[in-house]
Amino acid sequence: MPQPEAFVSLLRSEPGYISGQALAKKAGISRSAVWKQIRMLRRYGYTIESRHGLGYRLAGQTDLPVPWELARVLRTSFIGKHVVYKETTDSTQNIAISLADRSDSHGTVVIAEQQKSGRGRQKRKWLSPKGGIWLSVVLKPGIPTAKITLLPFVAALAVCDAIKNATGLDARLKWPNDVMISGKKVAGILLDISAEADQINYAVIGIGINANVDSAAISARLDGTKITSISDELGHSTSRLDLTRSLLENLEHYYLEMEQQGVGTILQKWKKRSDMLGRKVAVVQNNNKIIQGMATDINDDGSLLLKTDVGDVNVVSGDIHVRY
Ligand code: BT5
Repeated sequence: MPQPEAFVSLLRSEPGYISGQALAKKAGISRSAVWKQIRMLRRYGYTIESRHGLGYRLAGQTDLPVPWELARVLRTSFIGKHVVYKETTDSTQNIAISLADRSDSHGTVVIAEQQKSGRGRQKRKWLSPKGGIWLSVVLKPGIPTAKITLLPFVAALAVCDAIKNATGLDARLKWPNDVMISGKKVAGILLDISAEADQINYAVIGIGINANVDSAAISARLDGTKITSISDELGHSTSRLDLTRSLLENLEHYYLEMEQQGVGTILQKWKKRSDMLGRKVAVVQNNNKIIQGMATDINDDGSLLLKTDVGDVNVVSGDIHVRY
């Protein structure tokens, strides 16, 4: 059986229709195998017209970030050079973690069309129906262990810029790891790490973007969290291939910037894209303790500086509720 990419390029090289018989001959497979390939490509999102007496014609490209299409367009040096693509999985984080110990896994990307047990921070659920971008990236960062908590800032910047570049929507950042549009969550970031005292073995960055999903249907299954999706904001669907490409290119760009120039410029850029600094916020911490105050800055270690009635407080973790 030829790989999907080989069969696509066969169809792509034909300007008009090509008969099933000619396709079978060129691909070196049977007529029924041709039909199976056509069915598979349609499932991958390609539009293939079939006409009685004429055969098949590739009439539309896929918008899915399948590895062979990403390879044609992606301009990166290491992120996404190896892509694992699954139609369904439990969580792309689990696959990425299982690959992370391999010596050549730096930059490996795992993408799924849907996740059955997508997760957020603190084992929270991340709903991942078909239509979203659910991916994990394996990284072996050459940075001190103490700086690893800044990786989600790098990822959030990349997501924010990718959404802006690919769709024109005004995405904003909310501490610590949310990407928002009009005050509603459109994407989230998760970091899993394996580290020793002075050395990071690997980091796996998970990124979930509500691309072409029905946000009302997701919201109805959540505890009233305000969420949105790119298709709901635009009023039409967006190309997940373009968005994923921009995301991975931006991620590599900001990752290298952090490795080479430190975290200073990354945090500056993050702050520019955030609209929560200078606003009153309530931080809900893991023990359900709530701290209220004015969000004034992000410290160099990524913690949030809050001005409260009893003085300045550095918040290391929690969920922020912003009053807009
Ligand atoms: C996050 O956690 O925002 C991190 C999400 C990371 C998801 C990616 S997808 C690829 C990779 N594989 C995985 O299994 N995970 C990563 P957190 O800040 O803890 O937010 C979780 C909360 O967001 C939940 O408690 C829900 O309230 C809400 N939520 C769940 N699904 C959502 C969705 N699709 N869109 C927006 N909010 C959602």
